[in-house]
Amino acid sequence: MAEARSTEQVVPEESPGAPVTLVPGLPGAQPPLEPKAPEVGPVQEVAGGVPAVMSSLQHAWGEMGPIRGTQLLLQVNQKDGFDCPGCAWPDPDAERSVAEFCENGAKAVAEEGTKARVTPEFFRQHSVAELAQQSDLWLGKQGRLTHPMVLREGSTHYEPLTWEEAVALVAEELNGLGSPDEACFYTSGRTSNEAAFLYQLFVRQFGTNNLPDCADLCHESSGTALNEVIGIGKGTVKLEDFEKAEAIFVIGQNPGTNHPRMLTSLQAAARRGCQIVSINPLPETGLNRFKHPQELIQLMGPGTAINRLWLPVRINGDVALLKGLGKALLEEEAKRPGRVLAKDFIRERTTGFEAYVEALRAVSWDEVVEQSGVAKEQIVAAAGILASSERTIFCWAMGLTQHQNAVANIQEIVNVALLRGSVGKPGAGLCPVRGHSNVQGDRTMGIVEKPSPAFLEALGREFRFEPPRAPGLDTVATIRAMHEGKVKVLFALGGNFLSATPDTEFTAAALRRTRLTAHVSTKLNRAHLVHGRRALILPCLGRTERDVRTGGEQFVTVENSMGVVHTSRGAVQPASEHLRSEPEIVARLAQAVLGSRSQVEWLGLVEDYDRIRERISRVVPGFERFNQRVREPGGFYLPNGPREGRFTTGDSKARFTVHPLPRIELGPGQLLMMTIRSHDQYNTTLYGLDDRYRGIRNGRRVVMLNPEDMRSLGLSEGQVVDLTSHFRGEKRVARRFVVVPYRIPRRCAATYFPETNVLVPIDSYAEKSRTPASKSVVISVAPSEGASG
Ligand SMILES: Nc1nc2c(c(=O)[nH]1)N[C@H]1C(S)=C(S)[C@@H](COP(=O)(O)OP(=O)(O)OC[C@H]3O[C@@H](n4cnc5c(=O)[nH]c(N)nc54)[C@H](O)[C@@H]3O)O[C@H]1N2
Ligand SMILES: Nc1nc2c(c(=O)[nH]1)N[C@H]1C(S)=C(S)[C@@H](COP(=O)(O)OP(=O)(O)OC[C@H]3O[C@@H](n4cnc5c(=O)[nH]c(N)nc54)[C@H](O)[C@@H]3O)O[C@H]1N2
Ligand SMILES: [Mo]
Repeated sequence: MAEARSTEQVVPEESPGAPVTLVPGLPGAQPPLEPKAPEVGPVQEVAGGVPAVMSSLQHAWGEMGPIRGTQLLLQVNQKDGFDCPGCAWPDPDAERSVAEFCENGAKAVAEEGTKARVTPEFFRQHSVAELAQQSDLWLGKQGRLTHPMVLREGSTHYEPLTWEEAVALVAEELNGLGSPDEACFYTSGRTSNEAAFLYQLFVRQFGTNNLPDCADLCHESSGTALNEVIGIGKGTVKLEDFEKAEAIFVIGQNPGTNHPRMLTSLQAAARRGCQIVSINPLPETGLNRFKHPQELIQLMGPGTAINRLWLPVRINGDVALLKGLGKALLEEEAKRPGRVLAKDFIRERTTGFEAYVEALRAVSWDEVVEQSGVAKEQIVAAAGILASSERTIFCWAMGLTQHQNAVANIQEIVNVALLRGSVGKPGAGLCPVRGHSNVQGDRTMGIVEKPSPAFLEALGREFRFEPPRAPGLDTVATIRAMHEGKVKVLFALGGNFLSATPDTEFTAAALRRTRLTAHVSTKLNRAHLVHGRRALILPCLGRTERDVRTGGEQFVTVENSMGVVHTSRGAVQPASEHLRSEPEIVARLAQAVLGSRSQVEWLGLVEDYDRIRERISRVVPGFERFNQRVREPGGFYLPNGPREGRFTTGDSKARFTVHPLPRIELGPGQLLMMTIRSHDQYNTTLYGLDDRYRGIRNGRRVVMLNPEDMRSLGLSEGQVVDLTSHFRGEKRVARRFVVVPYRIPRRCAATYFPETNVLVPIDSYAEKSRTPASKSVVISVAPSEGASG
C-alpha cells in the first residue's frame, strides 16, 4: 500500500465547525468537528417512561405536524399498515395494540415522513463542497429528496435530470465496462423483498455476483457462525418463545435504544419471574429498569427491574466468558451428575462434545477471569441461572458480531446453549437480533455475493438464463477493488456507503476513483458528497408512502428477525411526484441496461407486485403460494429446521466447536475501543445530538473512559483529545473528542459511529464472515494538538 495512511485532519484553528479534509480542495469525507462541547449529566436509571413519550411526539409532530404525524404513527406495524422502518424486531402474532411502535420507531417514521424537501433549487444554492461542510444532522434535516439529480464530470453542483436520462446514464456506464465484474451493487436493509429479488436478478443477468450489502457490516458473522453449526444462518426462536422462557441472556446488545419494542417482551418476562442476564461492558439503561410508555399506570411508578444479573465483560472478552460459563456448568454437573447437562440431547443430536470439554479443561479459571474481566463468582452465578432454567433464550447483536473473532463468539454461545439442550424447543433458542427492518429478507431474496448453487439453479431455470457462478465481492472487498481501480461503478440501493463502512478516508479515496457512484435514496447523506467522476441521486418512495401502479395500490413484503414474512403498505401521499418505487427503478434500469439481452418482462412485472411474488414463489424455498399466504393477517413463518428440532447440517446434528482464546495485545497506554450507537441515531442518520440514557447531550464527539484509566493516562473530564488507532504499524487519527468518565471496564473505550469509522482499519475484519471489527479498535488517546481544553 503506497497510500499515505495517516488520516490527520486539516482543521483551520479559527473555526472549530470547519470541514475535515485530508485532501485540500476536496470536500471532507468525515463529519465536521462540533462547534461546542457536549453536556454531560448522570446516566439514566430507567428507560422509557414520560421522556420517551415526549420524545416520540416531539419528533413526529415536529417533522410531520400533528395530523400527518398521528395518522402515520397509527399505521405503524398494524396488520394492514406499514412495517416500521426502524428495527427488525417482530410484531405480536395475535392482538396488537393501537400504538405498536416505540420512541425510536416514531423517530424513524418522522425522519421519512418529514415535510421538509431537498429540491433542485436546494442543490442550485449549495455546492457539493459546501454541503460537505455541514453536519450529518443538518444534511438529514433538509428533508426528502424530490428529483433525480446528477453531478456531471467536473461540476460543482448537482443538477436535475429526467428519469430517462438518469437510467440511460447508468446504462452507458455499465455497458461501457470491460467486464460486468467491474461494477458493484450495494443494498441496504430497508429494501423490500420484491425490490431485492428484482435487483439481484438484474445484477446476475448483467453478469456478476458483486452484491455487497449492509449485512456484511452487521450480522454476517451470525449467519456464517450459525450456518456452520446448526445448518441455518438465522435464529431459531419466535416471539411467543419469550413468553415461555425461564431465562434470557442478552449479550452485546442495547435494546433500550436499538430495539425498544424488545423491552416489552423483556418486561413481561421479568414480571413473570424469568431471569434476565445481560453481558455488556456498559450498564445499558434499557436492561436496568423500564417503564412502558404505553402503560399509563407504569409511567407513575418506579418501572420494572429487567436485569437479574449484569456481567460487565471487557470488550471482546466474550469467548473467555462463555468458556467460563461452560466450565461452571461442567463443574456443577460433576457435583450433581445427570442434573445439569442435557446428556440425551448431547448424545443424540450433537457432535464434538468431547473435544469441546477437553478444550474447556485446558483453559484455566485465571485465564477466563483475566480475559473476560468478570469475577469467577459472577460467572458461576450466571451459570447457576442457566442450570436452573429449563428454557433459555440467547439474544445478541453487534457487541458480538463486529470483532475479528466474531464467528467464534457466536459459536461459543451455541456451545453453551447445546450443553443445556436449549435449541429447538419451546421457550428456548438462539436469537440474533437483526438491525435493518428487512436485512434478513434481502438475504433470503438472494442479495449475497456467494449464492448457493441451488439458488442459482432455480433462478436460472425460472428466468431462462445462465447465472454467473464465480463468487462476487462483499463490502470490504468492494472498497478494496474500487481503491485498486478494479471496480469502476458503485450502484447503491439505499444506505450510506461512505459513512457506514470502515476506514472513512480510505473508502472516500476508493469512491473517488470510480467512474460513477449512483444512490437510490430517500434522504441526503454524505455518500452523495464523496463521489465518482459522475454521480447520481435517484429518489425513491419510502415505506410510509402509497405506491400506486396500473395494477392498483401495491404493498411490499418484508421478513423480520424471526422469519415471519408479512406485508407493508404505505399510508400517505409520496413526498414528491417524481419519486419512483424501488421495484420500478430496478426494472427501468434493467430494461435500459440489458435491453434485448434479457427475456424478462421487466416493466410488466412492476405494474402489479403480485407478478414479482409469483416468480419469487417459484425460486425461493418456503415461498410456495406466496401471494395467498402473505395476505393472511400477520403473514407466515418461513421453514426453520432447527426451530422445529431438526438441525439442517449434513448429518442432522448440531456441532460443538472449539475456539482459541482471542488475544488482542494492547501496548502501554493503549485501549480497546467499541464504536456504538447513541439514542438519537439510526446508523448514519442522526435524529438529534443527545444520548439521553447515557446522560450525554448536544454532541457526539465524546470518548467514554474508565476513571482509573483516565487517571493513569493523565486525562481529565471534559478534556479535548485526539484518538489514534493502531493496526499492523498503520496509524489513523480522529481529532477533537471530549473525555467522558464512564462506568466501563478498564482499558476499554466507547465512541459513536460514524464519527470514529475513520479509525476502523479496512483490513481489520472478522475471520470467515469478513465483518469489519468496528467493536475492537486498538487506540491511544492524547491531548488534542492545538486544543486549549
Ligand atoms: N434507534 C435505532 N435502532 C436501531 C439502529 C440504530 O442505529 N438506531 N440500528 C439498527 C441496526 S442496523 C442494528 S444492526 C441494530 C444494532 O443494535 P445493537 O447491537 O444494540 O447496537 P450497538 O449500539 O452497536 O450496540 C452494541 C452493544 O454491544 C455492546 N458491546 C460492544 N462491544 C462488546 C463486546 O465486546 N462484548 C459484549 N458482550 N458487548 C459489547 C455495547 O456496549 C452496546 O451495548 O439496531 C438496529 N436498530
Ligand atoms: N463503526 C461502525 N460502523 C458501522 C456499524 C457500527 O456499529 N460501527 N454498524 C454497521 C451496521 S450494523 C449497519 S447495518 C450499517 C448500515 O449501513 P447502511 O444501511 O448503508 O446505512 P444507513 O445509515 O442505514 O443508511 C441511511 C440512508 O439510507 C437511505 N434510505 C432510508 N430509507 C430508505 C428506503 O426506504 N429506500 C432507499 N433506497 N433508501 C433509504 C437514506 O438516504 C439514508 O441516508 O452500518 C455499519 N457500520
Ligand atoms: Mo445492522
